[in-house]
Amino acid sequence: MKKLLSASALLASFSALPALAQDNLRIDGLEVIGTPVDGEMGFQPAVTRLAQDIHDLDYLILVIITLITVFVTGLLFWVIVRYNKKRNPEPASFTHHTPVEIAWTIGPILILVLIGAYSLPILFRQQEIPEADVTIKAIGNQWYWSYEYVDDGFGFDSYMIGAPATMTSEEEAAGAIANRLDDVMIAKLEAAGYSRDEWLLATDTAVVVPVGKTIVMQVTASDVIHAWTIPAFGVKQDGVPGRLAELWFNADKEGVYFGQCSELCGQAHAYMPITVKVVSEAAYQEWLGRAKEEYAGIPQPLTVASN
Ligand SMILES: [Cu+2]
Repeated sequence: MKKLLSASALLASFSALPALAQDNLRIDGLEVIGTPVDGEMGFQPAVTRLAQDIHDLDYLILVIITLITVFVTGLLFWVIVRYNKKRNPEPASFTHHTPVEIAWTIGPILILVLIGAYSLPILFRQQEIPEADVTIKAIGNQWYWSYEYVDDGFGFDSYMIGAPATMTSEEEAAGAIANRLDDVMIAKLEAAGYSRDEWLLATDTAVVVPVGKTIVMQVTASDVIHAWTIPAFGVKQDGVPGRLAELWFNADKEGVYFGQCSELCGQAHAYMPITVKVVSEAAYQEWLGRAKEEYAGIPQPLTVASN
């Protein structure tokens, strides 16, 4: 097992080499929006229509279940108080009450139809993939994400800052251990433009997308099932080896957003986060120009001459 692990770490470190050289591709001055906040409850801020839909549906259902709970609890107390043995020594002996039976059949049907009428359009909006402005392929690996900008023909790997593949020999000599937060790791985070609050969330390279554009993510995996998500976008999709699933989003606020692999995928599942930077169109074009030069091309299928 140990041998296997070190072999995979070695492999991982090779594929990380292009990624490690990319610090200069960082886009600074972005607000961190999509992240958990200490002491907060509820959802991260919604920056897409899809996420807002989910918040609204959640609120609607919260109201409905609160009303039902209050109503049922009230009924229960009313029966306990009004119809206990002391106050009601002679219980009624009827077994059927047609109007009540109709009411408790029609009532739940109406409630379910209401919930369905709200939730199904939301589900369809998530699942009907619109025409993409930018198409990106996300590939889950044990334990990092690879991204391919399929329109522009380049791709890169994205490791958690502090993952074994991102460790340098100097950091190891300074006593730092992969996946453990210490002073060396805090300095590493800060050098990449993050703070210790983003530990376990920040990655060495980020997915960069333009604001206000339709992004289609094709999600798959190379080994086991992973799941790609950004809570603030309201998207989550399993990446299944051999299958290509799609999700889409259109973020309306520039900023940095985080997600984590959301399908238990093995030993380092907790250490393969997702970082997305939503930037202005101009900053995106500038990043794209540099990224095309910096990052390796996507392997293309061989074409065989026909003559
Ligand atoms: Cu995972």
